[in-house]
Amino acid sequence: MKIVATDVVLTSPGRNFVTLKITTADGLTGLGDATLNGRELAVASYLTEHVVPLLIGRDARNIEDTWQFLYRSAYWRRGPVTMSAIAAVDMALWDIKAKAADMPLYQLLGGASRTGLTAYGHASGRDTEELFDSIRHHLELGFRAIRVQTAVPGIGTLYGVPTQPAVPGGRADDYEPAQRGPLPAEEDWDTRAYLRHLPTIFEAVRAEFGPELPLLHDGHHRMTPIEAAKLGKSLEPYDLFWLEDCTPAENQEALRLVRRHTTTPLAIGEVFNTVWDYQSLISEQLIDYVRSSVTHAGGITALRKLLDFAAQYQIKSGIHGPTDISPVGMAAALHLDLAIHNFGIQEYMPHSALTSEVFRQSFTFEDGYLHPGEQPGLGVDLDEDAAAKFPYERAYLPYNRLNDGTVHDW
Ligand code: GCO
Ligand code: MG
Repeated sequence: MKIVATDVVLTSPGRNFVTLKITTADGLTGLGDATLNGRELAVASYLTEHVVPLLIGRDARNIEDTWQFLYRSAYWRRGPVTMSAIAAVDMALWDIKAKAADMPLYQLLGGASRTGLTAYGHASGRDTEELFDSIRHHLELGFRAIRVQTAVPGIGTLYGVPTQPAVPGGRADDYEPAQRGPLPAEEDWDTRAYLRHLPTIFEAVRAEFGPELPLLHDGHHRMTPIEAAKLGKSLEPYDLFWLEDCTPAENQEALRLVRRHTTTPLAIGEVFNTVWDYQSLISEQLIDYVRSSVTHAGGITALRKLLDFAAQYQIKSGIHGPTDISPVGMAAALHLDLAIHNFGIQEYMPHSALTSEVFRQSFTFEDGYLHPGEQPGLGVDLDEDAAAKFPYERAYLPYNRLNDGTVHDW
């Protein structure tokens, strides 16, 4: 089963996606997601210039060997660009193997360990009324767990709370962080204002929606360890499902201090790309959920091993699933989620109608549960004619400045 062709497809149906398509001599094709939000062309070029020449003529069946070869032969290890490129190859090869076996991928990964995947949706609002309306909207869509982000008095423009809908006329919680434009948008940050305000919001949400609904929150890497510890402690009465990315991800040791002070469950890792980023977090049980995506953590092969390692420490999955993970990366996550034992929850931000025209998906969302579907392989088809109608457009993630003008983590 030799690889005879590869294509790196760049498309922008509402937002940018990078997709690798691998074709074998038998005419099978596999898809892999290589989208790195705001830095898409770096991965596309890594694939085209450095990886594609290594793939032609290789046996598509040897997934583990190909992974080890791409990881070790580069000499320069890790990093989001390298690991997204390796992930795309890995996903495409699993897609091909499962199609050859005429099975949905989760069957090859060991079969289903559950009937559906609990998903959480993103609610947010510029005030309590808008936030409650957004939570109700997500409950109506079937979500059984809700991430709560909110505007904060004293902070102008803030992650997770759109000043206006991404789609003209759309909902205010329809949040799109990567904006097209020549320069990144500037947003604001004030930790003290945030720490004072957030517990009052969770108090109001619990009072309105009761004690049962699982609630999540994303701190987006903006606090120092002691600030994060204080926040975790102040949110304890509201029984969060998790507090995500409370400190910058680079320093694993920061989580020791946070952990010592709070029983609020902790999730981290959407910007990590290998198991090494989690080494002490997992072995010292400093976190409760692994947030990596299949796309940014080296693919199904690598994330499966990482999650097996986490399972030994009762740490569960919470795979990253914003709209900057393409439907291909999302499908890969769902097959993995269904097969592993230590599934925790899946983030789900539905893609736009335009994106779904380009990527035809077999996964379903019913009654709050995601399922990857029964189509052989990953279950995603790329309509290349539709993709060609939406050329790549440069887009940047925003960044933060404090009131005095200092750049801060976004
Ligand atoms: C999340 C994330 C996203 C990121 C985005 C950056 O938890 O879903 O924090 O909203 O900001 O993936 O590209
Ligand atoms: Mg996040």
